[in-house]
Amino acid sequence: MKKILMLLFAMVMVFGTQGGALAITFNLDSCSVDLSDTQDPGLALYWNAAPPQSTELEVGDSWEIDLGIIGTNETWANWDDIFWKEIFISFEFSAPEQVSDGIEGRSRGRWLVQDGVVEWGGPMDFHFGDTGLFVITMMDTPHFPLPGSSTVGAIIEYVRADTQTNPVSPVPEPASVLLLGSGLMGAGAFLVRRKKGALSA
Ligand SMILES: [Ca+2]
Repeated sequence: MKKILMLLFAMVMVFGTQGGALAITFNLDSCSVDLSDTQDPGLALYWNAAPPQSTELEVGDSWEIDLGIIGTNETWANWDDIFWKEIFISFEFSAPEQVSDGIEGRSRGRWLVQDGVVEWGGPMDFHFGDTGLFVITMMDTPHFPLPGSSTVGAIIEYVRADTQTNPVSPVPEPASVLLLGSGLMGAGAFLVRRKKGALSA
C-alpha cells in the first residue's frame, strides 16, 4: 500500500507539472494616437481612445481589441486633404510588465471617393523580461465617410513566454492536479481491492 501511494505521489508530481497554466495577464492601460493633422491643411482628425483593457493569454493566443475611434468632422475632401500625413499610435502596458512603444501610420482624404483612409506600419514586436515577446498588428481603416469615423482595431499575439517569470516547470493547475489525483486514487483503490481479493482467494 505504501509503495502504491508513493507511486501515485510520484505520478502526480511528474504529470501534474506538465501542461500547467501558462496564461499571463495583459493590461493595456492607455492607447493614444498622436495626430499631426488636427486642423487644415490636411484631413483634420480626432481620436477617442477606448478605456483600459485587460485579458489573460497563453502562448499562441491572439487578442483582438478595439483601441478607439478615429474620425473627422470635415465634410468634404479638398486638395489640402489628399496628401498623406503621419500619425503615431502609442501603447502603455502595465502587464506583463511596464512596456511602452508605438507604431507609425498615415492618413489622408480621398478626393474622388470622398472618404478618409488610415494605414498602419507593423507588425511591431514588444519585448518583456528576458525572453518574453508579444506582437501587435494594427488593422488598417480603408474607408470612413466624411464626416465620419471608424473603429481602430489591433491583434495582440502572445508569441513567447518570459523564462524569468514563467520558468520551464510551471506551478500545476489545481483543477488538473485534482482531476488527475482523484483518477489515480481511484486506480489505486482498485489495485488495493484486487490485491485484497487475491489474498482472500
Ligand atoms: Ca482639411
